[in-house]
Amino acid sequence: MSDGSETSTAQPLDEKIIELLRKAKRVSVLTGAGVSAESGIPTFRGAGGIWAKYDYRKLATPAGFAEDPELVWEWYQLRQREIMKARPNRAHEAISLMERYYPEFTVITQNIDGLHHRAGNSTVLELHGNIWRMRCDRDHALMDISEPLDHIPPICQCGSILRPDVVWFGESLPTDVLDAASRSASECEVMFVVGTSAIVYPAAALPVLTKNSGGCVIEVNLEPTDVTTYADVSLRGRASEVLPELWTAVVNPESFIK
Ligand code: BV8
Repeated sequence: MSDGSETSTAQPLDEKIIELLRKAKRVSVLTGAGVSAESGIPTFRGAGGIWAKYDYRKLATPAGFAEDPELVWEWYQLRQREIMKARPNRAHEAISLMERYYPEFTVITQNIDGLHHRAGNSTVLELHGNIWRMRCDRDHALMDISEPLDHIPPICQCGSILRPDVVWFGESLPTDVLDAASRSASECEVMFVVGTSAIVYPAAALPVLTKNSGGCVIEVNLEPTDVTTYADVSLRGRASEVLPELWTAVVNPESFIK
């Protein structure tokens, strides 16, 4: 398993794949924490990952929040401060360029950092919510925030404690978002799968839906994952290098390397 130290090894893409990418009309991208890694936002698994330092049961489950909402808010505020310092990287920018090229283009992300929106993508399905939104599970109030709160845990006007509007383990994903993501996965001609360990479901089932519907799956990751076992192409390397190189090969034919 690579340690991610190598530079991009974007192998020259098969001409058929390049042609497919040039002619495609419906394209989706599924992203995970790896697409934001080079913006300085830690990933969850692998060396230095979040779950190596923190106990997901205390910080990313309803039971953990019920037990200590202040601890959970402190963790999300720490991540909010990291995200405020972050900028979209060249992988986000390449994905934003794709949206302008393809008639139907959907970003499906597991990330809650909002960097795809900041990179200019407009059709973004946030499977696990957004760190800049909070909600009340009693009266379903929803509130956007633009910076970490002064007082935590925040209290709703109904008196209940407000929570981050994210999906924790054991919680169902928003039905409308998951339905849209499933539809996009089953109808697209190509799905890029970028920077995800493909361990967390139901997100990890989406590329299988593409494959089973006759679509082409192109993985971009530092290391092999379950997606690698069935992807049409699996490119090893940093998303911020591989994706711009790949996109250049698609839009500038002369750059295509045999
Ligand atoms: C659900 C919160 C139905 C938001 C997250 C027992 C009880 C209940 C449920 C389950 C259970 N057992 C299993 C489940 C299902 C569970 C699950 O899948 N568990 C896994 C661990 C087996 N799923 C759920 O609970 C989901 N809900 O199933 O509802 C239900 C309801 C009730 C009861 C049963 C079922 C909810 C899942 C959402 C959990 N929320 N986070 C937040 O705070 O962020 S999960 C967390 O993992 C994040 O959301 C993250 O996005 C997600 C996936 O991780 P990745 O994005 O893939 O990140 P990771 O670090 O793992 O990988 C990064 C990859 O990038 C690596 O491969 C690395 O090599 C690569 N990389 C790194 N740098 C780069 C790079 N690649 C390219 N370039 C680079 N530079």
